[in-house]
Amino acid sequence: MLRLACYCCVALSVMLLAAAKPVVLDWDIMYTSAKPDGKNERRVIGVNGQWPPPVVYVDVGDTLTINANNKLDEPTSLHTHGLFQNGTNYYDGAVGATECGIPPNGSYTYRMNITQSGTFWIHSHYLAQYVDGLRTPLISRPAVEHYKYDEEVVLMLEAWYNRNSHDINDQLLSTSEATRLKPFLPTTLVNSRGGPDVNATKLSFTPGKKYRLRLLNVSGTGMIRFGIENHMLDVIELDGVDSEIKTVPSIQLSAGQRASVLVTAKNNVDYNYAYHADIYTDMQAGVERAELPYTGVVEYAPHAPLIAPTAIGHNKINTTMTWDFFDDIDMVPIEKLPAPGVNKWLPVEVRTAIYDDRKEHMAFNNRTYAPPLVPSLITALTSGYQGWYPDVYGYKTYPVILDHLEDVEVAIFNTDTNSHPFHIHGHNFFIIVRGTIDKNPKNRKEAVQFPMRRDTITVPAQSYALVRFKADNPGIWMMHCHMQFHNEQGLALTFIEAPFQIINDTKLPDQLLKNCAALGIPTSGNAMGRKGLDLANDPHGPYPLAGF
Ligand SMILES: *[C@@H]1O[C@H](CO)[C@@H](O)[C@H](O)[C@H]1NC(C)=O
Ligand SMILES: *[C@@H]1O[C@H](CO)[C@@H](O)[C@H](O)[C@H]1NC(C)=O
Ligand SMILES: *[C@@H]1O[C@H](CO)[C@@H](O)[C@H](O)[C@H]1NC(C)=O
Ligand SMILES: *[C@@H]1O[C@H](CO)[C@@H](O)[C@H](O)[C@H]1NC(C)=O
Ligand SMILES: *[C@@H]1O[C@H](CO)[C@@H](O)[C@H](O)[C@H]1NC(C)=O
Ligand SMILES: *[C@@H]1O[C@H](CO)[C@@H](O)[C@H](O)[C@H]1NC(C)=O
Ligand SMILES: *[C@@H]1O[C@H](CO)[C@@H](O)[C@H](O)[C@H]1NC(C)=O
Ligand SMILES: *[C@@H]1O[C@H](CO)[C@@H](O)[C@H](O)[C@H]1NC(C)=O
Ligand SMILES: [Cu+2]
Repeated sequence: MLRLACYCCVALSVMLLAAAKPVVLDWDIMYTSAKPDGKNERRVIGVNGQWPPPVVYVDVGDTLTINANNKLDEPTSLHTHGLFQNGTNYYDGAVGATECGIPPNGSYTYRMNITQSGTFWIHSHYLAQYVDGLRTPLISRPAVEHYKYDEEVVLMLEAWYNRNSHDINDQLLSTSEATRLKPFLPTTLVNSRGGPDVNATKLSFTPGKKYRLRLLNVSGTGMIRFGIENHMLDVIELDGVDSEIKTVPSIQLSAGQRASVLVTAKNNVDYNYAYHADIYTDMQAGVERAELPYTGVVEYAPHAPLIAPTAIGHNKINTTMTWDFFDDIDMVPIEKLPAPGVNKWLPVEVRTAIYDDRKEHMAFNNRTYAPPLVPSLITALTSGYQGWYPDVYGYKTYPVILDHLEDVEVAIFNTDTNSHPFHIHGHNFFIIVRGTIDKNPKNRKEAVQFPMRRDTITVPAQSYALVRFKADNPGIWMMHCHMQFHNEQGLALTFIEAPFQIINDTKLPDQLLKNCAALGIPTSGNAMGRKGLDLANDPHGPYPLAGF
């Protein structure tokens, strides 16, 4: 692999600073209509009358400003997934944690200095709204890329539903078994197109060229695996963290995750090859695999014969692909950061159950998440020393208070029959261990010195993972399952990181408070909008029923 010598880096980063520019986006967030699966026209959420929203490109050093105007009939917000928002917690976009939401006809200007490079995305963080289409890649380029390649292709992959996110959510949280959502097969979209026409999502390769494919899984549920028949993938980036090369035939991405892979084109145009962005059925119990055994075509020449798999019966295809679990634990980051230690150990059991409100909820440690009335950031800023009492944020936000600069290890025990992708805001996880639950994490081998980092980690069914981070970014940061419907079912918690630093260092934008007022949300006080520890009627339940 070619690498640029270091003197280049210095010279180019000087050039970059000179070239730092403002990137200003004026976005009217509005309904429009689209037929991305080629069959079903439906209402989607787009920007300035267009859907999908445009891909956003920035360079490190730029300032990104998004003037978001809400033309919907419900609140909205924008979260820049993977950016740490260090010093700008109030632009993280997490409704209930860092803002009240942008009211209908309201506006909010998100402003941030771009300091990270890699593959990120922008999406609504209001309920499961992004599943209705308000999501787009955010590509940030460094002064010098670590690897050399000829061309870059962004492939945004997702499971698409011919239903509104509110309907899916209502059915998931139905109080009756009979009307609860049954598993169903979504359509795979590649860059917002898909369905039965594999030519709609064609990639053109030129012999001998090296391509960087930026893969993003922006689904609201499910896991996607990606591969190209007869081609290997050199993985070089996960979630905005550049890595040494790991060569694999295929890669899985859970919702929220991103990867860049280098693919070298063949030296001839004798064949075209199928590629797969399949919905991984392990995460969709009872769902049959996609009707097509492949998603699209890598085209070398228009009339060359296609190397494609064939369906050979129920759930089986004949393919050259292998689909081993893509383990990120042995990846080696380019930028070596030492693993944090363990000042705080936070074990969380992931469990799905029927609760005593007769709904199916998910939770960390049986505490199913619900947003507070007053966003936690406002509570932290207006509670003084009482911001150190978890109670003020509301029991159901599952507040975990962190000291400034303490080292945190989260032990995620997934007791479910589903795999789940866990995302943390404001940080990357250092991936320490992943294993089956019957192994005792206390007997674990020591972490490698410089573990791989990423912002969304997959924890397979009946498995656990140990992840760490340093509390070096004061603010309110959510940790939640990125199968967004699981988030709505309660699989989330809230880190309250360094309350006194938050108070000293934060000046909320006036617009944020104005938006709260327009939504009828108090702009001070505890989770219930009252003073101090007056938390009468702060809900604690529902609780899981025994035997479920
Ligand atoms: C938003 O503005 C439009 C046009 O001025 C108006 O018709 C609509 O009632 C407003 N909606 C809300 C919720 O204020
Ligand atoms: C962004 O960069 C500008 C110019 O360097 C600086 O004045 C500003 O404080 C920075 N903002 C944040 C949130 O770091
Ligand atoms: C895709 O394109 C190929 C080559 O042009 C053509 O043979 C094939 O019929 C097309 N498939 C569909 C579903 O249109
Ligand atoms: C995206 O993630 C979801 C949930 O984690 C999964 O079901 C789906 O198959 C994934 N899609 C891709 C293309 O990786
Ligand atoms: C699977 O594909 C290979 C290579 O294309 C072919 O030789 C073989 O007959 C196929 N097997 C089945 C069961 O279709
Ligand atoms: C959650 O509740 C279930 C059912 O009551 C119980 O078996 C389990 O031990 C609880 N888990 C935790 C972490 O409290
Ligand atoms: C946030 O900024 C502080 C001060 O520059 C730095 O020490 C810390 O490592 C940063 N944290 C993250 C997660 O970016
Ligand atoms: C916050 O600011 C006050 C007043 O300047 C100072 O005394 C205190 O040490 C600061 N606290 C933190 C945690 O920075
Ligand atoms: Cu989940």
